[in-house]
Amino acid sequence: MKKTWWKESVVYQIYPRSFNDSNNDGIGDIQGVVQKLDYIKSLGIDVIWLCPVYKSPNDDNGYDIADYRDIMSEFGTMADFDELLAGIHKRDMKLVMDLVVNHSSDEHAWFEESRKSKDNPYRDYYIWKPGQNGGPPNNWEAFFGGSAWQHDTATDEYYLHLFTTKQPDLNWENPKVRAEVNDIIKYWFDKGVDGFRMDVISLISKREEYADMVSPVFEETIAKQYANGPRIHEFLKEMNREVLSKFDIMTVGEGPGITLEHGLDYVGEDRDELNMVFHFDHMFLDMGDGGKFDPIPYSLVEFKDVFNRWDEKLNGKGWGSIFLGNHDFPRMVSRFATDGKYREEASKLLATLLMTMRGTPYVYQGDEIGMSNVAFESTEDYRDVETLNYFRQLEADGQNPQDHIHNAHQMGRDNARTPIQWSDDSNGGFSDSEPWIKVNPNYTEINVASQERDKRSVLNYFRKMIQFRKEHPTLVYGDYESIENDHKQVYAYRRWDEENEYLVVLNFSDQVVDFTPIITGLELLAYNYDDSTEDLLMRPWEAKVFRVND
Ligand code: ISL
Ligand code: CA
Repeated sequence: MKKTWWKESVVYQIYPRSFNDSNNDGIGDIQGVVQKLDYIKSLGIDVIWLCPVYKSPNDDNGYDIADYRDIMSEFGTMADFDELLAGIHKRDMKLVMDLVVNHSSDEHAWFEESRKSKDNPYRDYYIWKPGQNGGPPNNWEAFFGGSAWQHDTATDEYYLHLFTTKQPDLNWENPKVRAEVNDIIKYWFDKGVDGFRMDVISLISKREEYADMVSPVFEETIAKQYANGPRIHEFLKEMNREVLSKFDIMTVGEGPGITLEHGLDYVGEDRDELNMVFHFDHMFLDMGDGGKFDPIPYSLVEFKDVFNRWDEKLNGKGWGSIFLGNHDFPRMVSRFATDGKYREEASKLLATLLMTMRGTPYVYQGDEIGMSNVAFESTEDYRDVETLNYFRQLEADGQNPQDHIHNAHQMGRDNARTPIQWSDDSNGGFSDSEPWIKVNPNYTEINVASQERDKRSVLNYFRKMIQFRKEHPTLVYGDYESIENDHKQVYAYRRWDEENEYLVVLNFSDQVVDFTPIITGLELLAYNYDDSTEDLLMRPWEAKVFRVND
C-alpha cells in the first residue's frame, strides 16, 4: 500500500462545546482548545479533528450550519480560529474540520431564500415536494424521530430533513449546490486546513423516486433507501477532481449505510473519492430492531468479526479508520469493555486495540483518561436533541420518559458530551461557571490532573501506546490476521511484514483466561498491568503485545 502521512497519523477528536471553556460562560470554545494544544501534543497526536465550529443556532450542536464561512459566536471569532490553526501547525500537527453538507441549518441564507417562493433562485437548493392526501409526500422518518418532511406555509409544500426540522437536506442534484460545496471546501483549504471529516456523506444522493419506506427496521431503511444513492460516487469523484485532489489533505467520510458491500467504493485507492470512511458495523451491534434506544446484547465474537471482515475487504485496496467512540455514541469503555472494577485496565486494553490495528486510529476526547458513561437522574439533565426527541416520543405515546431513562444512560449521545474532566476542581476544571451540560460526578476520581501525576494512569498508558505504534511501523502497514476467532473472551491477532511479527492478546473479560495459542518465541513488549510475564494466563482485561521471534 502507498505510504502517506494520514495512514501513519493518530487522530484526536475534539467536541469543542465540551472540551475546555476559556471565558467561563459554561461553554467550551476555540480559545479553550488553544490553551490545551500542548496537552494534545503531549499525547503524541498528529491530527486534530474538530467537530463543527461554524455559525449555527445549535439545534444539533453545530451540525446545523447557518454560515459555512463564519465561526459560532459562542466559540469565538475567525481570529481565534486562525490562532488555533497556527498553533496546531506550529506544533507540527494538522487540523481536520467537519464538513456538514448533507443539510444546512434552516437559518442558512440559502434556506431563508428557498422557502420564500417556488420561483426563488434558491428554491432548488433544497428538496421541496407537494403533500399527498393531506399529509407529507411519503412515509420517510427522520433519524431523530417523526416524519422526515416538514410542511412550510409560505408555499404550501414540504421540505425534506433526514435529521431535525432545523436541518433541511440540500439538493445535490442541483449543480449549483455542488459548486457551492466545492467553494466552501476550497475556502478552508486556502486557509491551510488539512482535511475534512464529512458528515453523513453517504446520504447526499437521494433516490429520486422517493418511494415509501417498507421495512419497519430503520437500519434497513437507511441502508436500502437513504444511503448510497445512485449518484453518490459521481458526486464524490467530482468533488475529488475539482478540489480534494489539488491539496495534500485527508478525508474521512462518515456514514450510516456504508456497509462492507459499499466500503471500497468510497475508499478504494483507484477510486479517487475519499481516503477513509467511518462505518458503523461495530457501533450498531448493540442496537435492536427499535434502534439505538432498544439495546440488545452482543458477543465478542461478533465484534471481532466486524474488524476481521473489514480488514480483509480493505486489505491492499483501501485504508480503514479504527474508532470505538465519538460524540454520537456511549463512552467506549462503558460500551465495549467495562466501567466497573476494571475500568482502568479495560481503558488501557482498548487503547492497546486502537494502537495496534491496521487503519488510522481515532481517539475521542476524554477516552485517553478512561472517561465513562454518565447516568443523569433526571430527564431534565439531558441536552442532546436525539435523546430529547426520544423522551418526547415516549410522552406522546402515553408513557413516562423517566421510566425509560436507563436507555439514555446506556445509549444516549450525552454520555460522550459531558465536559472533559481536567481536574478535581469544581466542574472538573472545565469552567468556573455552571457548564451547559452537567459534569460526570466521577470527575473527582477520573481527571487529567491526577493522571498526570500517576505514571501508571490510563493517560500515561495512552501516551505510551501511541509512541509504541510510532516505534513499530509494522503496526501501521503490516498485515493483520486474527487468531482463534471463536474464542469468546480473548481477541488475539498477528501483525507482520517481512521484518517483524507481533502478537496482540486482549482479554475482554472479568475472568482469568488461560489462552494458549500455537505461537512460540514470544517476547513481551507492552502490557497494561503494572508488571507482567511472557505467559498467556491472562488476567481480567489484561492486554499484552509480543514480538514473535522465529
Ligand atoms: O447517532 C446516530 C443515530 O442514533 C447516528 O446514526 C448518527 O446520527 C449518524 O451517524 C449521523 O451523525 C452525524 O450527523 C448528524 C449529527 O447529529 C451527528 O452528531 C453527526 O455525527 C446530523 O448532522
Ligand atoms: Ca466559553
